[in-house]
Formats: sequence, structure tokens, C-alpha cells
Amino acid sequence: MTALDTRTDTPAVLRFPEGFRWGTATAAYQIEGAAAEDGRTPSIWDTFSRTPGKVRNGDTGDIAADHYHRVDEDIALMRRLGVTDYRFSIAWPRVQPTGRGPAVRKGLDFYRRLADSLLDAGIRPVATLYHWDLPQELEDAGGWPHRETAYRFAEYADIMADALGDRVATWTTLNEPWCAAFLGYGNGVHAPGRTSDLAALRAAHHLNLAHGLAARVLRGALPGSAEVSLTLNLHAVRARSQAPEDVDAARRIDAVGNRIFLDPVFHGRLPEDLVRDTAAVTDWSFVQDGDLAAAAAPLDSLGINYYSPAVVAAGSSESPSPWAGAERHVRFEPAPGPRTAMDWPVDADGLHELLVRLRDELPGVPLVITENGAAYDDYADPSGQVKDPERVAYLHAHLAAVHRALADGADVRGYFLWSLLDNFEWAYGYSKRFGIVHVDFATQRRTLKDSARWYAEVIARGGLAES
Ligand code: IFM
Repeated sequence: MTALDTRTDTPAVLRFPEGFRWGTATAAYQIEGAAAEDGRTPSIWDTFSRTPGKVRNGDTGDIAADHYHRVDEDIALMRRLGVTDYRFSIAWPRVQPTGRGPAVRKGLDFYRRLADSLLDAGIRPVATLYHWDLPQELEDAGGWPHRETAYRFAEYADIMADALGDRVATWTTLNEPWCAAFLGYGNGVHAPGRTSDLAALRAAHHLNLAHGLAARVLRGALPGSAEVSLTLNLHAVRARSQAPEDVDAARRIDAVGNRIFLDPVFHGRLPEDLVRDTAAVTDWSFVQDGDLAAAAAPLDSLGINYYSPAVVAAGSSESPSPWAGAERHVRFEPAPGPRTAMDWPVDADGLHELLVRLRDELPGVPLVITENGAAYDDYADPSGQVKDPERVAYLHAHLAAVHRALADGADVRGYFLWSLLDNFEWAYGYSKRFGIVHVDFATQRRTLKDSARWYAEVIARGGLAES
């Protein structure tokens, strides 16, 4: 494959700092396929996607984008785009099928080969240990609401550090623990599909603990140059009005959506208002001495996934809700403006708001946008082209927001576009396309969308040609 012609006479009007990382991101269950190959056993997502009614059209990740068999082609695509970094996740049940005990060599070999090929292509591997595919056996033993799962995760982190520590530059423990806890155990729209506020809060705590235990294990096992991180999908919450009830609704969502992770991980404490808000659900006695200190392991950066903001007002949410302790106090209002195919509002200011907030609240913590992107109803036209001007506009606006945050003093080190490939979009199956590379799931043919060409130019130019 030849490199894309990204020569351009147009200089960057919004130039990003030297050394800024330009990446694409994916996750194992969403692209790999090969669900029963080489010793991989079911994860909670294999089970959930097979449960009637849980995933649109009954789609599963059995084949997905067949990345397991097409990894070379996919790395060649990234090389054409000129990305500096690639963020992928490791499927826990592919390397440690039961979530306990020794690793499976073939599973480790796949990720070793992936990392080696990336390095050969001049692309920095950025690995996430957990992007939601818990081995089913661990869910059967209690899943994330069960404390033991955190210790199992630390053991798995140790296995991976040993196997890939010499190749992977940045390690992210968890991706979006909010989704794992509150969509998985709170409203049940994600695997494993449980609906219990208590289970969701327990899961959130054990994910924080798992993160901290794993971060320490990684530090002990990895070379000093390796970076350890965590990725959160922080909610850019806005109150509908300045009425005290609406402002309080925003506070509640901030507590159970953001500070439930930020406070333990960066300050070793639970938010007091969250404990009050959830008093009818739990007294938090599952938090043991030392847990919060363990969660607060020092990190090299914080990853932020951002798609859209949320507008809230006093009211109540539908049941089951993922907002433990807030559901009877908060109503989500439609945000104004255009929407993506997910029906998510397009509002890049939310990203800027989050970045300047973190600049102020977490001074000294480098920030990385580990996911940002949009789904649209893309198709290949008769000439084989995939035109996605809305995605280009979305990405442009969000990169401009990142640039504005940099100018305002936020320490943003990189941007990972979600996603490299069209993929299995969880409960939406294959009905939503987030890729900058179109995948024809019948043939597995990959086609660069216009947004991929646009992103390659941005990378080559080191920024945006227009403000
Ligand atoms: O596809 C997901 C990804 O797995 C996690 N962050 C949000 C994306 C879009 O929904």
C-alpha cells in the first residue's frame, strides 16, 4: 500500500505542539472477531450478545472486523494515515481465558505480533487492559461487584506487563469504568446486563481498586520509561438553568458520573456528596481500609473520552437508570444543535469545558484525548467513495476545541480518533459506523472514508488548516 499523498500548500492555522501524538483507537471485542480461536473463551459480551433482545439485529462480535486475521492490513492502513500512535485493547479472555492462572501462549503471541508490527511501522503501541470484555467465568463468580475480581485484574496486568512490557509504551488500565459499572450493572444495557444500583456502585468501587492495584503492578514490572494511565468518559454536565434544583441535578450527575472515579483515583477519597446521595442504596461498607489509598496510585496521564455534553434539570429519569442515587432527582434534557447517528448532540465546547476543568482540578496531570469521534450513516457510493462531510466537520470542531484548551493552558499531549474501523458498537451491533475506514462486513473490504484522508492531512500538517 502506498502512503497517502498528504502534500499540501496550506499551512496549519491551528498548529499543535511539536511531539503531539496523533492516534486512532479501537477495542478488542469491537474489531477482532476470532471469538473462539486459539484458546479464547467467552467474555461477558459473548454471552450478552447471544442473549435475545440485548443487541440490535442479534449481532455479535464473533467475526466483527476480522482484525485478528487482518492485523497486517490494518496496520498498513494506519501507516498510510501517518498516525504516530495506535490505541488498542487486549481481550482478557484471549490471554487468560478463565481470568485465573496461567496465560495462553497463542493469545499473548497475537498481541506481541501486533506490538512488533506497530513498532516496525513506526507507530507507538498504546494498550488498554480492560475495554469491557470480562472473562465470563469471573462474572459467574460475581463479576465487578465482587471484590475478588479486582485482584484477578491485577494478576492479569502482571501477565501482560511480563509479556509486552518491552514493547508497549503506554498502558491504560481501564477504559470507561463508568460504562462498565453503570451500564453493565446499573441499567443493564451493556454486558452483563444486571440492573441493580447497589451492584453498580460496588462495581465502580472495585474497578477503582482494580485500577490502583494494576497500576502498582505495572509500575513494578515495566521499564521506567513506560507510562501508566486510566481512561474515563467524563461527563460534561450542564444545568438547564441556574435554578438551585437544576444546579443540584448537575452536581449529582457530576458526583456519580465523574467524581466517583476522579476523587478516589487522584485524591484517595470518596466524594462526600455521593455517599450522601446514595445513602438509601448503600452505606459503602464494602470499601475496606486502604482501598482508596490503593486506588490513588500515581499516574503519568489521564485519558479522556468525549463525544457530547449532557444537559440536566431537576426531575426524574426512566427506570432502570444508570444514575444510582440520582435517578429520582435528575431529568436529562435534549441538548440543542445537530446530532450524530447515535442521536448524540454535536457540541465541541463540552470538550473544551472538560479540559479546562481538569487543567484547574488536576494540575500537573498530562491529559490525552483517548477517544473522540462520531457515527454517521456512511455508505460507499457507486464509485466506491465514502463521503462523510459531517464527520469531518465534527472532528474539525473538536480538534479546534482541543487547540483552544491548549491555548488556555491545558496540558493535552495527544488525540486518538475513535475509531480506525467501523466496528461492533455494543448494544447497537453493526448498525452504527464510527470508523474513518469503512468496513463492508460481508466482504471485510476496507475503504478509506473522506475523513481518513482529511485526518492524514491534519497529521501531516501538524494541525488544522482553518480555524
Ligand atoms: O464504541 C465506544 C467505545 O467502545 C467506548 N467509548 C464510546 C465508543 C462509542 O460509543
